[in-house]
Amino acid sequence: MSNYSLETLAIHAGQDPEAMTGAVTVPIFQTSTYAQEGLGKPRQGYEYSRTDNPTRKAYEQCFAALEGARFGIAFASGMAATNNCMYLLNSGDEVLVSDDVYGGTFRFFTKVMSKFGVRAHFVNTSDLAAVEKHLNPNIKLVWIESPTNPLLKLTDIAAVCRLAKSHGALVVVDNTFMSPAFQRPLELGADIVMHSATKYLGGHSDLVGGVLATNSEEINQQMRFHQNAVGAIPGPFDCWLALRGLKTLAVRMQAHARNAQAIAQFLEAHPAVRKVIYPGLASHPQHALAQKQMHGFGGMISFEIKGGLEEAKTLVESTHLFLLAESLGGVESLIELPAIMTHASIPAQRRHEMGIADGLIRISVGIENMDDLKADLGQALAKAVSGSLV
Ligand code: P1T
Repeated sequence: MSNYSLETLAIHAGQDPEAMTGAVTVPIFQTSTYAQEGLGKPRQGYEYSRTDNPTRKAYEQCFAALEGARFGIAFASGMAATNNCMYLLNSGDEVLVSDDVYGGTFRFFTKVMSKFGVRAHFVNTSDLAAVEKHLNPNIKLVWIESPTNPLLKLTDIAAVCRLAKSHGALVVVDNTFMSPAFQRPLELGADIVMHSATKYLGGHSDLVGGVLATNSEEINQQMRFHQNAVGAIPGPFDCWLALRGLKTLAVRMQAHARNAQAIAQFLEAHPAVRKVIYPGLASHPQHALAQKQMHGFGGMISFEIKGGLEEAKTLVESTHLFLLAESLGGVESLIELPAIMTHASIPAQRRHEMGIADGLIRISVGIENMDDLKADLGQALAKAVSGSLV
């Protein structure tokens, strides 16, 4: 299978016709346990659904194939996948984390892992000198989010992997914003790739899930052991939905990126907009790196409008197609204010230091008609910003 391209793998990897009936769609094996032929003799290797389930396995195989990985493991949420990586560490170990990460990831490292003696150093991983400076011998794992949420900062993944390796640290890349259609961190040297499958992998805002993939047999064995020991598995129906989502990942990502590029350009030219952040714009400070390490620029845009928080609030409450909601990566367009919603768990002072203005607006561009989306944002911008500005 591995010779096929991503579009083909998405539809076939892990998805042979079902053995008994020839069903072309992997069935939902809604079962907690499996009858054994005799003591210690499972029929097809399945014993209990916390350990393994055929619908989950098909999804894991498909997802792993898309990331070019030998192994994939599915979890009940993105945060559960993140949490599983931490069982590779011991108390006293330290972690280097991209400074601009999803608010829940920041909260997890600062409020949860700190209780277990694992210290996180938040570093601007876009700055290789800063990464090198912070790589002390206690750092056992480097956590990269690229592009970051919500400022869309990029990290040179290959370069950080080289640095981390020379210090004996593992590298995990949260690839949620790009999906394997646009970025394959394992090919760039990462040890583990992580996703919130809730987003582009599932793609339809109808499930919460997470995944990990790796090429290392040893890491895979440890992560599987920990998952079985701890839990946090997705149910068969969620796995089925995610697998169905994966089938259209390639076409969806192209549509997201096409719309996002047009909308980023529309916003950049709009008199009421102060600043637009999108890796596909020449004005993005790391546009060249985006072209080098990504195969598309994604569907996420952050921007600031003239005025401040009040104008931003009016804007997000005035769109009709862009729904005011947390999350991203679904077929429908979403709009939100990170400071008040997805990144509220980050203290205000830290947010300001990072450059997350209170009025920063984040949009997840869906796959609706591009002109309809522009018109929606256009009318909301007109409402948000006083006539003199527009
Ligand atoms: O929500 P969950 O599936 O547990 O995934 C957490 C997560 C991890 N990594 C990144 C980059 C994410 O964006 C998320 C979840 N993010 C949102 C809910 C959001 O609106 O940004």
